[in-house]
Amino acid sequence: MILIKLGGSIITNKQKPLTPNLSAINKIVSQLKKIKEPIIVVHGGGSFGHYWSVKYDMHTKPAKYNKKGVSAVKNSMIALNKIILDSFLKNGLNPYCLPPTDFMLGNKADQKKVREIAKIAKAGLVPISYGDVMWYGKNKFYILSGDKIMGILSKILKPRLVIFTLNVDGVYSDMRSKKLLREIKGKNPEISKVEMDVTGGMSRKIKEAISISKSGTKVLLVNGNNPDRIVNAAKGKFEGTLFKR
Ligand code: IP8
Repeated sequence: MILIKLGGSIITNKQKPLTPNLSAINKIVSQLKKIKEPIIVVHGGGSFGHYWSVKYDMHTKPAKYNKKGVSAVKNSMIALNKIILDSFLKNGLNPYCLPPTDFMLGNKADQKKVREIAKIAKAGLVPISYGDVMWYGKNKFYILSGDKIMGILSKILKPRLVIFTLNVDGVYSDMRSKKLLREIKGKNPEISKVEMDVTGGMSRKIKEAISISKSGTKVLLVNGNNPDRIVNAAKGKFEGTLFKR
């Protein structure tokens, strides 16, 4: 089984609020069809969820956020998810909408429910979850990122491969030379240097990738603009940054 994150920077136009990148979505989905094993997909918020979270000052920390903001983030993520679901259906894959509320309570995952997700994938459907605004309890909500969901699902389901799609080729040793780091093993000392050179989004992904790879699962950061690389990765050919234990 393979777990795949569709990054918000690929599936939406981050410069334009509430704008999906339909051609990128369809290009990726038509390639995913070539993978002949169960897959689980998680997508990010891009110019949908992030647009409203910024507007209403909402973060990953549980707090009493503006109620209209909570609704706006939630609605926008459902709208983006619907676009993704439609693309999967149109391309002959069978998506199964999986809001994180289906397997999370507060900020904890329900292990039993998460295990059922693998069964849905093995039954021939593609479970599709997404970053979302979540009820925390005591009048508080929080933003749950898709990257965090990737960590949660990986820990419980132990897929054989985890792929994060980005709009760059992988992790660069520095932004000026754009030298790609092809492999990062365990606590590579390069990482702190890399972290300083990348955006917050990227450093969060690196953190998640390292944490997932610690359990032995290979994690690939790959350019989603070349979705054949996702298919190649499924066949063991890695073009991007590979994280290993
Ligand atoms: O793009 C965040 O998911 P991410 C989703 O994976 C929201 O960080 C609601 C902003």
